[in-house]
Amino acid sequence: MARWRWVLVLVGLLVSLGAVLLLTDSLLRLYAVLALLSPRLAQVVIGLIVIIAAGTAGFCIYRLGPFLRPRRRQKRLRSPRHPEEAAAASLHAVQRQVEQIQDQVTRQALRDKALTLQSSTADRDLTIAVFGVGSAGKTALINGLLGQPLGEVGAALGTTQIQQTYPWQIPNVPRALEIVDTPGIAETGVAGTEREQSARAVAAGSDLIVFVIDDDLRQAEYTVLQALMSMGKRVLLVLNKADRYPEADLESLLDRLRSRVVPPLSPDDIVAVAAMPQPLPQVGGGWLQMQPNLLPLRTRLADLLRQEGETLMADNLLLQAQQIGASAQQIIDSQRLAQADAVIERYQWLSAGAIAMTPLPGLDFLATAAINAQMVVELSQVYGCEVSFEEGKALALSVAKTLTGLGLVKGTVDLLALGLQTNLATAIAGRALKATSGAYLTRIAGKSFVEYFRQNQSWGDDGMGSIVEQQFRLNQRDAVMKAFIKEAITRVGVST
Ligand SMILES: Nc1nc2c(ncn2[C@@H]2O[C@H](COP(=O)(O)OP(=O)(O)OP(=O)(O)O)[C@@H](O)[C@H]2O)c(=O)[nH]1
Ligand SMILES: [Mg+2]
Repeated sequence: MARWRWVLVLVGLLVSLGAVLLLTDSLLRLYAVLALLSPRLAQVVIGLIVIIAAGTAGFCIYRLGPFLRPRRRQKRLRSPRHPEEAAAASLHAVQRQVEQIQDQVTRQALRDKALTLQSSTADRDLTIAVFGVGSAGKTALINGLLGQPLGEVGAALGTTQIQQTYPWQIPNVPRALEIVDTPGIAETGVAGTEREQSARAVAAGSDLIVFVIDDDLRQAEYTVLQALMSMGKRVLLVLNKADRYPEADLESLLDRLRSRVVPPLSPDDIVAVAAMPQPLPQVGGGWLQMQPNLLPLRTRLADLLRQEGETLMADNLLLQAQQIGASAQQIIDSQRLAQADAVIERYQWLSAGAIAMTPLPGLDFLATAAINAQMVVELSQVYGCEVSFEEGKALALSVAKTLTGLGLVKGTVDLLALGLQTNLATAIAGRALKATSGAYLTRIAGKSFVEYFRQNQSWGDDGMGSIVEQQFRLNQRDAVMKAFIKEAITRVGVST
């Protein structure tokens, strides 16, 4: 209970105690008076008064109870969402988001992507991408799992140049499966890089990734594995060529892999196999040919697909929907930025005009507050948050005050006086400098409002001053400044 409540309770108790004492005293007096008339009457009257007082006190305690009791934090009941439902809801949200894109071609492309995703959900096959560096044994592993020499196996890197998809079925797994052999990653040359990109695209679109390695994770493998996992992809890490390691070495290698992968994979999701063991020379001469062993992977795949096959597919759908959503958001962001820039551009020259008309000698940036308020309203519309003119005015005023308070108004005048002088080879002063400075400050204010609206109408943890200063610094960059001054020379006519 909060301390102030205890204080209230204490005060209440003291007051009640006083009241009880007073009441008792009065009752005793009343009883004495009435008893003179009739002791019976005195008992009845006093009894009634005591009953009424007790009833009132009881009622008060009953009503105050909830107030005195410590409030239990309410747990928000959230209905557990089925992965399929979450994926469908996310896809729906993405479709709405895509409709905000103005460019027709881009909108249609993303719309098609979302529709394809939606229509492919019901009875599509579950896709497993077999992925990893060249010569790790991906093709040999698929051939072994499917029991047929489907793909070419070779010691040279880049044996598989183009992805190959094979239909597959595992007993008691209701979904039909597709297993995709991908070209090796981390190969050199342009062709190697292109093959890696196509392999990554397959992995990113698959429901499950079988990531094949044949040794401890190399840096290149580790980086790609982390990237896929942080995307939210489900990965089985398969150490192939187990026949090359003595038992103890194999165990310590597996342990090392388990400790290196962050976030950790379940120990069940890291397995060692030998897809195509090579003959081993024997001490006394001759060769030992070991048998392939894919059992650990077969068992893990069967368990995983039986138990989590549908979830894997729904999670993947969710991920794909989120990726379309992220692309749509990026496009919407740059679309909004372009619209916002046009708004700022318009208002900065309007402010310049207004300031040029101000008869006051110094630069009074606060005089532009009304113009800037309208700019805030238009910027809010670009970001879909609809701020009223009054709210806009308040915001414009506080940014204007911040600019003044931070010394940026004076800083701007000095900066532009120098900039214009360099460009015009003559010092300028008076109205033209005032107007150009007003335009520049409106620009800084506008850019700051854009940040405010981009952050859902928040100035962030460091507040308005930090954003305004940051925008001032960003716009001070040489190229931005040069472009602004060039524009100012024609717009404000500073050369005249
Ligand atoms: N010792 C041993 N060698 C293997 C094993 N599996 C595959 N290999 C050999 O590894 C080499 C590469 O096998 P592939 O299956 O072609 O490898 P890949 O990952 O498909 O390679 P790319 O197609 O080039 O990306 C071949 O020489 C295989 O014989 C294994 O379990 N043990
Ligand atoms: Mg291959």
